[in-house]
Amino acid sequence: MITTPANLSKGYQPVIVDCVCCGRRLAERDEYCMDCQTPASLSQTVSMRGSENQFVSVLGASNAGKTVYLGLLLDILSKGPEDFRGMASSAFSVELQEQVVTALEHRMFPEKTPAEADAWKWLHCQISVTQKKETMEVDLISPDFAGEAIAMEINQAGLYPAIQHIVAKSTGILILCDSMRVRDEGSGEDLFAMKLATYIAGRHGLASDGKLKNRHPGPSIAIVFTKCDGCPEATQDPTQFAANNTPRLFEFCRRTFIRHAFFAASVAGNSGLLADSTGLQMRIPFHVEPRGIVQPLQWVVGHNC
Ligand SMILES: Nc1nc2c(ncn2[C@@H]2O[C@H](COP(=O)(O)OP(=O)(O)O)[C@@H](O)[C@H]2O)c(=O)[nH]1
Ligand SMILES: [Mg+2]
Ligand SMILES: [Zn+2]
Repeated sequence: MITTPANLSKGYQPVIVDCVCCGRRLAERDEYCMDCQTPASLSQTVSMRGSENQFVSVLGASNAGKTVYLGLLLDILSKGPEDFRGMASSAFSVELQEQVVTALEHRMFPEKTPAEADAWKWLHCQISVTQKKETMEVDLISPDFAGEAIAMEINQAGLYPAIQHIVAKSTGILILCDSMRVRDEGSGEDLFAMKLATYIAGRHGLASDGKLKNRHPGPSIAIVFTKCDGCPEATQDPTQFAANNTPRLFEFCRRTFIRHAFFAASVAGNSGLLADSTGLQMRIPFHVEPRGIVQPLQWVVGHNC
């Protein structure tokens, strides 16, 4: 609960909490952490629950499909099977879920994520994971970063402290890559993904010398090829697709991350280009048919699937 004069007079004690992401002590009036822009309400919710929390961040170039993926992930988790079900637990998450689902229902993709930190939507979802008859609650926290901010941050670390803190804090990281761009547009996507992977390795102090034995494991890295409705070869064998089309990233991951895996995902069963009266082209989903959305997350949190 956020303390206000009204509820203080009702006898509530002020709750002093540390930022769930970077550990900074939050002042009572802070709406966001001054260091990393994590919403204070999120830190309060997590600290009140006191359960295990896992940061999972979702990174990728602009237009890789991050916003659509995160919004639909929330929606699928809310309707998921009992052994892996999640509920959006902040206003930001509900808004993200609503924005994506409503757009897709109207056969549109949601608008682009703005590059200013205070406008990022933070996904916070409490997932209950049941394994071997034991249920564990995991707080899943991931902001929907703008691709441009990620690109600037990996070129010059420190420009967006939020990204730095969250990547360092994340035990699982999803790198989203547009499968059609990977297949059709040469090395650009491969190089960007590799820069991202290098940045992640740097934040976790991991060398890429291929010496993986007896080393701290670092984060689990799921490389997710998005939009695979337009790229069946990525769906058939994501690992082989990565080896063929993103050879630099593939080799870097092999030498750096003990735990990494490749996945393919899509939200649209089919999509097409529509031109308006001015000739401006827009991609629209003909129908929503999510594939491979929860699997990378299940793998990252160690759920057997
Ligand atoms: N065909 C297809 N296109 C998609 C899919 N997901 C996203 N897109 C397209 O990619 C664009 C960018 O998606 P968005 O989630 O906003 O990317 P972000 O910039 O990484 O957040 C959308 O406007 C769609 O045109 C998908 O599953 N299939
Ligand atoms: Mg976005
Ligand atoms: Zn912080």
